[in-house]
Order: sequence, then C-alpha cells, then structure tokens
Amino acid sequence: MLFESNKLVLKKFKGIVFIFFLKDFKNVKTCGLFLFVLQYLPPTTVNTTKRLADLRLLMPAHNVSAYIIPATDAHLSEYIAVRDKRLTWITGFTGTAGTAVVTNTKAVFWTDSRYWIQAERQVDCNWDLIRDSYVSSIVDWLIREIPEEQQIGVDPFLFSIDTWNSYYHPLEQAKRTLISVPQNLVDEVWTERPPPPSEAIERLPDYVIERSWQDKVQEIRKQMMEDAYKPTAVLLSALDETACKCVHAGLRSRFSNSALSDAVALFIPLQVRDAVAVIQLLVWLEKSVPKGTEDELSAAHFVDQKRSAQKHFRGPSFESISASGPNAALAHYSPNNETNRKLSVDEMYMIDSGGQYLDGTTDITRTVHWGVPSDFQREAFTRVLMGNIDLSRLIFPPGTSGRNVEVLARRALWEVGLNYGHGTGHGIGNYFSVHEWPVGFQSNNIALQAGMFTSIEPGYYQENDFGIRIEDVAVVVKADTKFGGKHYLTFETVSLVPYDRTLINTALMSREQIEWLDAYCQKIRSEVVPELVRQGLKEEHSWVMKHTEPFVSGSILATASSLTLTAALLSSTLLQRLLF
Ligand SMILES: [Mn+2]
Repeated sequence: MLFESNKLVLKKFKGIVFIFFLKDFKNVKTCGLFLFVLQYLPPTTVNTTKRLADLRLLMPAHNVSAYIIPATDAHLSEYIAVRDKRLTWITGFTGTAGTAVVTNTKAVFWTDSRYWIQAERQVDCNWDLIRDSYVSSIVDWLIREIPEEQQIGVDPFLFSIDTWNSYYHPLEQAKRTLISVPQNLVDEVWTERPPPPSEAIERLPDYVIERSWQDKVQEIRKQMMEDAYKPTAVLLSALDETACKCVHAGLRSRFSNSALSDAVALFIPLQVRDAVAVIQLLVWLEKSVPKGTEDELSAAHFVDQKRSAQKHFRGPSFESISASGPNAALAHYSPNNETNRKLSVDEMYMIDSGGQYLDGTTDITRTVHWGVPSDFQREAFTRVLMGNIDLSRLIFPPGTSGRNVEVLARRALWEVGLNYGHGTGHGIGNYFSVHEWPVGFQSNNIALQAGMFTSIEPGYYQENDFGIRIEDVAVVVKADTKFGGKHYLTFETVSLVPYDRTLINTALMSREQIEWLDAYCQKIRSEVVPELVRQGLKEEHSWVMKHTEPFVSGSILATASSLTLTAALLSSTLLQRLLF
C-alpha cells in the first residue's frame, strides 16, 4: 500500500514530507504519526467518540470485556435496512463487509482488501483498521487483548452456527468465553435508530412464475423424506430463501426485490435488454467524454436511466461502481459528491452495474479507455480478459466446485506477477439477490450444476492509478465433448456487451482465446443487433458492428458468418423500414 510506504518516507525526512502527505492523501485519514503531525480527517469520516463511550458504559453490566459487531442483520442478509446497519453506525464505514470489536480501551475494524481505502476515508481515529477479514485474525487479536477467564459478547441473532463455532472453539481453548447477549448493545445506545422498512410486499405476476409455491414446498418435503437424517422440519431464515421457496413474494429492500422461480428461458432476452442499456452508455460516453462534460455520477445516472427504459425494469441491483482513474483501483468504490471524478480520455474508466427486472437480475462490468492506454494498461487488461475467457470456456466433469477451477481466471495474470484481491464470481439470483449463495467460486460454494447462474469477474487494480475488471454473467450448461464423457459441463456467457478493443492486445492471446472472443462477438451481433434495430438505435447498431469485427484477419468462417448475418438482417423488413 502506498499509504504505508509513505509512512516510511515520513520517518526519514519528517517535516519536509508532511506537505506532500496532506496533498496526496487528502481523502484518507491520518491519525498523528508524530506529535507535530496534525490529525487529518477527510469530510467522509464520522465522529464515533460518543457512540463508543456509550457502548463501553453498557459492557460491564453484561460482564463482557469485548463486544463483536458484524455487518449483517438477523436474516444474515448482504443488503440490509438502515435500521440494521449497526456496523455503519458505530464505525462510519458504509461497505457491505467487515467486523468491529470494541473493548474498554480499543476499537478495531477488520475488512477485506476491497474496502481498505474506503475504510481509511470513513472511519475516524478512534478505530484501528486491520487489513484482514478472517475470523482467525479476529480471534488471535482477542486472545492477545483479552485476559484469560474473561468474556466476549455477541448478539446471537447476527451469527450463523458456523460463525459462532469458528469464534467459540478457539476462544474456549484459550480460556476465553464467547457469550450470547440477546439484547443488542448497539441498539441500546443508538438513540435515533430508524424505524423498520415499510415498503409493501410485492407478489410476482403469474406470467413470470414457473412453479407455484405449493410445488416448491412439495419438492422440499420430498427431499426431506429422501434425506438420510429424515429431518422433520427445515428452517429457512434468509429473506430470499423464504421468498422463493414459500410465498413467491418477498420483502422489497433497496436492492433486492422479490421472488421468482428459475425461468432460464426468460433470462436471455433480459440480458439482451440489459446489454442495450450498457451499450447506450458506452456510445454516449465515447461521444461526450472528449468534451469534458461528464463525471462518474452522471455516467452512473445515465445507465440507470437507460435501464429504467427497458421492459420489466424494477430498479438497480446494487449501487453502480462508476470509477475513473485511481478511483477504480478501489475495487468496490461508488462515487459520491466528495469523490466524484471527471471522466477523461487520459484515464481508464470502469462501470460495474446491474438491474433488477421482473424476469431476472443482471450484473456486468466493462472497463474502457477513450484515449491511448499505456502498454502496461493494455497488457493488464488483456490478461484479465484472457482469465475471463479461460474460465468461461472450461469444460469440467460433474461435481466440480468453483474453487477448484477459479485459478484459470488468474493464470494469465500470475504468469507476469499480477493478481487481484477479490473472489472470481458469485451466484446471481433471478429478480433476487445479486450475490446469491451458495453458487460461485469461493471455498464454501457448492459444486457447479447445469442451470446455475454465476458471475465471472477477474480484475487487476493498480493503486492510485487505475482499475480493471471484466465481469460477465454465465450459466452452467451441458458440454459436448469429443469422447462424450457423461454429463460434462461448461459455461455459456449470457452478458452481451463488447469488450474495449483499444485495450486488447491479441498478440498475447492464444488461438483458442481469440476464437472464443470472435464467437462471443458473433453472438452479440446475432442476439443484440436485432433488438437495437427493433428499438430504433441506429448509432448503437453501427457501434456494435464496429466493436464486434472478427479479430482473426481473413478468417473465412468468421467473415462468412458475419456476412450471412448481415445479409439476414438486411433482408428483414423491419430493419429496412428503420434504416432506409
Ligand atoms: Mn458482481
């Protein structure tokens, strides 16, 4: 981290470097490394002094020397109501992942690499940031700080049994006790805690429901009877689980809306409609960025507007990551008024966004450069793309878990000593949670099965400079293999937006990778172009044709199929009516 290397410079030169420090790091806090260095807090931090003092006053009555505050709610949701954002209230941190521990003298906050810089911008000097997110790191810290025989408290409603066990056992071995404090101590001191959400519960229309709730309950009962343990009841606590399995309607929260059965057939047209909105954004930015009129917020707003014009749109699936230059190096940055950056032809730009539609959920990231990228930027982008392609085109036997194959998304980067500090993909719901467990590439995800939707999203982040991520949604499908191995699987990429060619160096890529890329471009032409034509988007149509030209020069196959396709399109009376 540059922040840390700068500390070293400060030690050597003291006063002289102080000026640079404030200039370069005005958006992250400095908490007085030396007596003469003034404490600097960015405007994005929250003063937590009184909140912590109030919480500490309550701890002796419950006989706890430390109190653990996780980021989730009683349903263990990812996106939670403001009323449940206890971690945000006590720390000032607004990201979706992290854990805080408060003792009588210390307040410490753990989060993963996606959020390190955001935490430095939001959390004040009462807090120490630990750049780690593993429970083992928190347990080790507790054992160092809390004497033997003392107790550590948690709200039992905010911990799964697994998480409870991962704290309880190592603490017990070290003679410290994890205890359940049913009354949430943050709630006790949170005087202006907002009321529960009051949005209406929405029932999905019948035309997007494939199976009734009665069918789903019947299916669960069947599984219970077949199970070796013969359970007499199944507990469903997650909001999306209960909404999908039981009542075919869900609680509307800000980002995840309602419920739907698996409607794969409806998903492809959805991805076409979503691609139209993202393509409109890219075309518009290509024209307006050189004029210097647009910034991260206006771009995020534009794509939301374009999505909202598409059929069945219900809202964004998460807050868009619209990030230019160094802001994109923060993998999960979202712009606000303090950090908003003007878009420029001299910087790379990343847009990670998605929509909730009645017939599905989308999540896509594209990284672009409107000027001349450096050789390093081009190589890093190309290697991220190679990783995306290598994983996407993999054929694998049934029973394969995502964690066993995700290395393919990193190989091209590892080869040159580069990497990324986040997961490679997550399950994605169907008009549901945009990060849907248990599908994905993490160690606790289940084996991949046909019909599962997952994101594939390798990246590369160069701190204080730029960030790259290429994210597509892919569905697991049956694969054709030469020797017909039974039930082999592969991915089919369903996101349909061209990758920025300015950043692709095909000299680095294998023939197979380029062929995959060409086939993907053809798929965009055959699936998205008719919809652009239908929606009367001429400029977007020619932009897509230009950005999906075959890479393999003189490739008879690719040229022939693009000609056939163009001819087929030209013969369409609809197209003729719109274009001529
Ligand atoms: Mn994603």
